[in-house]
Amino acid sequence: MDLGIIGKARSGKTSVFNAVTRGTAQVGAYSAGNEPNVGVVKVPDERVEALVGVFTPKKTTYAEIRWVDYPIDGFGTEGPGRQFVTELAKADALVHVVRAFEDDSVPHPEGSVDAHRDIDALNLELTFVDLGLIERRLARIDQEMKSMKAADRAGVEAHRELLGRLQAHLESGEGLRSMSLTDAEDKELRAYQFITMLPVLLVVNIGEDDLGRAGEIEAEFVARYGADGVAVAALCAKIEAELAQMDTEEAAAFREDLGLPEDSPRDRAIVAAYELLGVHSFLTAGEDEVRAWTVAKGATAPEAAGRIHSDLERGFIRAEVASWRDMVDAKGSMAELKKAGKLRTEGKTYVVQDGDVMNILFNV
Ligand SMILES: Nc1nc2c(ncn2[C@@H]2O[C@H](COP(=O)(O)OP(=O)(O)OP(=O)(O)O)[C@@H](O)[C@H]2O)c(=O)[nH]1
Ligand SMILES: [Mg+2]
Repeated sequence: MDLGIIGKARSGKTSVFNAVTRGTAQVGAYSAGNEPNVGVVKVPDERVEALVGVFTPKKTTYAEIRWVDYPIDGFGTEGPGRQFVTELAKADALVHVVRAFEDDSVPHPEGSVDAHRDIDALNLELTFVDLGLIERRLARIDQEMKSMKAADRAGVEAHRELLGRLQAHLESGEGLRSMSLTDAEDKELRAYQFITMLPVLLVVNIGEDDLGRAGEIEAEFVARYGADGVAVAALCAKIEAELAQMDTEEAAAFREDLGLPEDSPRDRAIVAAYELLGVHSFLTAGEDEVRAWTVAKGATAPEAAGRIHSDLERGFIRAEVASWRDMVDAKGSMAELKKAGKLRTEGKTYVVQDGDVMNILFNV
């Protein structure tokens, strides 16, 4: 899963990046260069750990999140933001960091701290990115239609009408994620990779003094920005980045002292991202490898099998399925699972559940 961190200058993007990637990819608080910081983080998973205890596999593979911290202030049609837009649009979700902390030693580029102003400004820039894409496409369509036979025009006309609706929506100042589209329209538009269609985790970066009000502030921002495809988390990125450097026990003690939520930003971000994207995970387990796989909620057994390899989807026959707990209780013994009636045989229409351990039987 790819998450792109964006936000205005000095909002705390790199601090958030450091907090969520922990020691795995440390970079300076100020990103001097013009290259994005990239950190790949394993998604902690007690189910994988338990299964590893049973199978002692040669290889263990956790689900992963790839975080990219973009060293840019905005996404105007000019300037350095431009070159990253295409890359950013390929992310699965955006993490929009907004500054709510006061600190005179870190001057705000606008001269004052105003989270709502900054959120609106960045959202507007992203809206312009998509608007530009649509305008260029519409111009091309108009050009193409001139030399088109009447019979061919109908399909293009419908697409043009759809783009026109998106354009109007963007011009009203709203991102595309708040548009209601049919599945067919959604599919028709996917190739555009509109940036305002991506789900967003809004990280409200509050000051050290506001930690006691974190819940209250978060609720305020949820009331204002919370929506389908938008989640909100209020945290102090500076402190979280420092805590991320400590070992687990020490950090936990500090979290308690400071009255911080038990879950680290990394864990909260993972939960939020899975929720936003409507995904969960199933597992495969054996002596060769124990592995977690991410799939859309509602995915059927063949679709899940396709995550592993397209042959497994194409040639899917059936799946042997057990819950990870039952698998661990049975110490990985298929015979024991069967005897206890805990090994199910599922067909093509089976909807995979979170924590299923699956063995796919296929034939190509
Ligand atoms: N007091 C305080 N300072 C913070 C907080 N978060 C970040 N900072 C400081 O603000 C400065 C900028 O933070 P960064 O995380 O580098 O912000 P950024 O958005 O990556 O900044 P650029 O990449 O330069 O645009 C650093 O000195 C941080 O230590 C915070 O919650 N409180
Ligand atoms: Mg930075």
